Formats: sequence, C-alpha cells, structure tokens
Amino acid sequence: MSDTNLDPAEDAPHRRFNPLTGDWVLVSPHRTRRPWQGKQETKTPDNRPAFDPKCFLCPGNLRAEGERNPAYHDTFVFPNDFAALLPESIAPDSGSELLRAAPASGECRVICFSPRHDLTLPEMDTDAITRVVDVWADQIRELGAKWRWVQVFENKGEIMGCSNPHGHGQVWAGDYLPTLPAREDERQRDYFASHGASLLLDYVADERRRGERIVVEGEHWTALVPYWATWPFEMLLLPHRRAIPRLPDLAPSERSDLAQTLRRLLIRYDNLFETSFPYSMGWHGAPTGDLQEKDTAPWQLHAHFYPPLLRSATVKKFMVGYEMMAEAQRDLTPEQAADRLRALPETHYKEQAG
Ligand code: H2U
Ligand code: ZN
Repeated sequence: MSDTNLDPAEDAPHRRFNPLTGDWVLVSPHRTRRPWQGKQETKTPDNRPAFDPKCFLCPGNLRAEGERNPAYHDTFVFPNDFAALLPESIAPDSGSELLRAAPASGECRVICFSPRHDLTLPEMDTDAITRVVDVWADQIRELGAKWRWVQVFENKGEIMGCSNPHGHGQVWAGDYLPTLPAREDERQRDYFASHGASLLLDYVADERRRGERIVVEGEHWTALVPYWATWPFEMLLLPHRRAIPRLPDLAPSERSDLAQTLRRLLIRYDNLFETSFPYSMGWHGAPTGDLQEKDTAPWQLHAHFYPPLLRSATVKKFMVGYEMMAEAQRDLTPEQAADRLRALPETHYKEQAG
C-alpha cells in the first residue's frame, strides 16, 4: 500500500464479528479513498400529489384485484392481494434427501402509514408515527396468536424494488421460524445461558458508554450504527432501559419515544443526501405462536435498517464479488457513518429555510 496518510490503528483492514448472527464482516477503511466511476442510479423526483387517483394504496381507490380501499383517515391495513404465504401449504415430496422441502403457511398484509400519498414516515408528525407503532404492535399481537414468526417490515424506495411510493409497510406471518430470526434466537439464547444477561441490553449499555457509534438517543430508545454493520449506513434501533421482548410489550411512553426517535433518525437519513432515503427495515422480537411460551428473557426487541446508498443519492453499494462469494465487506467505517449522521440537523431538508 503506497498511501502515506495511512494510520495503521484506524485504517488497517480487519474483520468484525456480528454476535446476533455469527457472521463476520471485512472492514477496509483505507479503500474509501478509491475513485468512483461506476453506476449512478437516477434520483427519483420527489414531488408527489397528496392524492393519486391511480395509486393502489390511496383512500377510496380500487386495488389491482378489484377491492376498493375505504376512505381511511390515518392508518389502513389490508390483506396482501398477492400474498407470498397462504393459509394452507403442502410441500412437494421429491423422494430425495438432497431435494428437501418443507410446508410454509401463513398470511400477508399491507399497512398504509397515512392516507397521504406524498408523506413518508419522517415527514409525518410524532402522533401519526405513534399510530403506526400501535398498528405494528397490534399486528404482532393479533397474528402472533396464531403464527410463529410475524415479520413487520418496510421496503422503501424504487432502488429497493419498492413498487409504490405511497408510504407503506408489510406484515408476513408464517408457521415457521425463518432463517435469520432463527439465528438471532439461537445466539441470544446461547449468550443468555452463558452470561445470565441479555446480549442486546449488554451491547447497548456498552455502546452508550462509548458513544462513538450512537446516532440518536431518546429517553427509552437508542439508534446506533452497529460495530459489525455491513451496509454503509446500517442502523440498529432498540430500547435501552429495560428488557422488552416484543412490540406489544411497549408502554405508551415507550411508544411515543419510539415515534420521536424514529422521526429524528429518519430525518437525519433524508438529510444525508437530501433525498427520500431508501432502505429495508424490519422488526425482530421474541417468536410467537406456539413458541410464545419459551423464555423471552434472552430476547430484546429491535429494528434493523439496511439502506443501500453509499456516497450520494445515486451511488449504491453493491454486495457483489467477494461479498457474494466469501463475506460482507465495507470501506466506510461504522464510526465514520455515525459521525456523518450525527453531524446532520434534525429539521427535514424540505422544511429548512432557503
Ligand atoms: P412493495 O412495494 O414493498 O412491494 O409493497 C407493495 C405490496 O402491496 C406488494 O406486496 C401489495 C403487493 O403485493 N399490493 C396489493 O396487495 N394490492 C394492490 O392492489 C397493489 C399492491
Ligand atoms: Zn397513494
């Protein structure tokens, strides 16, 4: 390496361990100096009307399969017309040990965050975001009575393959513990068995002492770039004051603080590249259904945010090459990402004077 400004303590390539998944990530800080001549995505113009007569999610409109949305006023939940999981499942039997299948039944819903076609979460007020938090919690409670894993998520932005700009999320509930939550379940239980404490509560306490990766701190909630983050501006959002296994367990004050912390975080995200910041986010909590009765003490509720953008509204990070073949890798360090997000204002760029 011919770079003379290299600080070996800060810039040397190294690997970091993700205790929630057991995965490693290669961190190569010196590579942030590399020039970019690759693909630029086009910036989607952000001037939507408050109501779009052709939108499948706007109040009063017809959906793709002919159902009509009610004239809803805050949030609205409906069964996904193209559900990935159905209530009945039969697995194909190949008769071969190497061609294995398993049944997978469940149900899928869509959650509209607001009747307004032009608003995303960071542009909604805290009360309206609190109602979204309540809907998330209600969905987990209701669907969790029947299904083992209820995945609440939001896939935001065209760059993430999101089909509709109207602010919405989804819920997929199924009768099995999917791959990633199963790993988190196992690792949190292992940690609890060996330490007698919650992995994520220990982790967030450590991070709050250090401070360098914290982006937003509320009364109950912390948003931080995890030490082991793989996406450039990845975020972990979790309650730091007490053990809380699932969204429905949140007290009213914890729900409004979540709404406020979310709003502050998402405004920073939008301000980073002055664009409606794309990401996939989702909630992880203790499993439900017939797994509900298992000890929940190892589990701490949290949300992951995985945004694809790297250096501008149009330059995306690709998980390719070494990352597809060997292990995730990042150039920008989690500490640098947290610094950049912390330096931004908490007034949305669309509302800033000038
Ligand atoms: P995404 O843009 O994140 O894919 O979310 C849109 C979801 O809404 C998608 O899962 C559903 C799609 O199946 N949908 C309906 O259920 N009804 C419609 O009329 C349009 C889209
Ligand atoms: Zn709409």
